[in-house]
Amino acid sequence: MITKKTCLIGTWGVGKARLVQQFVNDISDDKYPSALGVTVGKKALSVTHGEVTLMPWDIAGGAENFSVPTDYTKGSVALASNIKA
Ligand SMILES: Nc1nc2c(ncn2[C@@H]2O[C@H](COP(=O)(O)OP(=O)(O)OP(=O)(O)O)[C@@H](O)[C@H]2O)c(=O)[nH]1
Ligand SMILES: [Mg+2]
Repeated sequence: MITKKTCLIGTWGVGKARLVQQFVNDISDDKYPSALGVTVGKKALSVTHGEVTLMPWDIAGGAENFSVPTDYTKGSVALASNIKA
């Protein structure tokens, strides 16, 4: 089984938790508690040659120029970043 970590990084309230909930649980809700630290999700996907488990790390956002501990992003195969338009 292949497991891949991905990280979501973005300022407060841009929709990281909502994105993860939609991806992992197929749920679109109106309210999510603001993340403290990090919330880790898990979802298995079928691909051509088997199964891949993706683990999205929903990292607590901050104001402009907030920093993210490097331990959180270590080993991640992808970083998704979003900012409020
Ligand atoms: N209509 C609409 N509302 C959204 C969308 N994305 C997020 N929201 C709303 O914006 C608010 C904040 O979204 P969250 O997903 O909690 O944001 P977050 O990036 O996890 O925020 P932090 O944990 O504070 O960093 C919630 O009330 C969501 O329902 C979207 O695509 N459409
Ligand atoms: Mg959040």
